[in-house]
Amino acid sequence: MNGNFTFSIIKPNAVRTGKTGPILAMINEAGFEISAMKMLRMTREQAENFYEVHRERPFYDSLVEFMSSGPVYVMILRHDNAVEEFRKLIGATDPAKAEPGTIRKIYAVSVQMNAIHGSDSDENARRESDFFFSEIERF
Ligand code: IDP
Ligand code: MG
Repeated sequence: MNGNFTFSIIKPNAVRTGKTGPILAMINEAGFEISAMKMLRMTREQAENFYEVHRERPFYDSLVEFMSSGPVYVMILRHDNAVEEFRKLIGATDPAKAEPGTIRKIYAVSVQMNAIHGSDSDENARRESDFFFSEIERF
C-alpha cells in the first residue's frame, strides 16, 4: 500500500535565489496539498543527522555544509501515492538527467544544489516528517 504523504525540503540555493514561490506553484499545480510547512536554518549537526544514511558517501561533508548554509522550507505534502508522484515531479538527482518540466530540471544548478528534496520511501517520509514536525504542526 502506498502512503498519502511525503516530505520535502526547498534547498538553500533555491530559497536564496527567490525560487520558493515558483516551486510552490509547481507543487500546487501538480495537485499536492501542503499538510505542514515552515522556514528554518539547519545547524550542521541537524543536517548531519538528517543525511545520516549518506555518511559514508564522498559528498557527505559538502552536502551537510550546503544544507546548513542558509534557510530552507521544510514541508509535508499530501497526495495519493505521494512519494512516487513527488519523485516524478522533482526529477532525477542529477539535473542533467532530469526530465524536461521537472522542478530539478528547471531550478537545479548542480547535482548537489538540486533545489529540492523528496523522500524516497514511505518509511523515510515518516522519519523525515517526524524529524522536523511535531503533531500540532501537521494538518
Ligand atoms: P535524492 O535527493 O535524489 O534522493 P540522494 O542520492 O539521496 O538523491 O542524495 C541526497 C542529496 O545529496 C542529493 O539530492 C544531492 O543534493 C546530493 N548528492 C547526491 N549525489 C551527489 C554527488 O554525486 N555529488 C554531490 N552531491 C550529491
Ligand atoms: Mg534520497
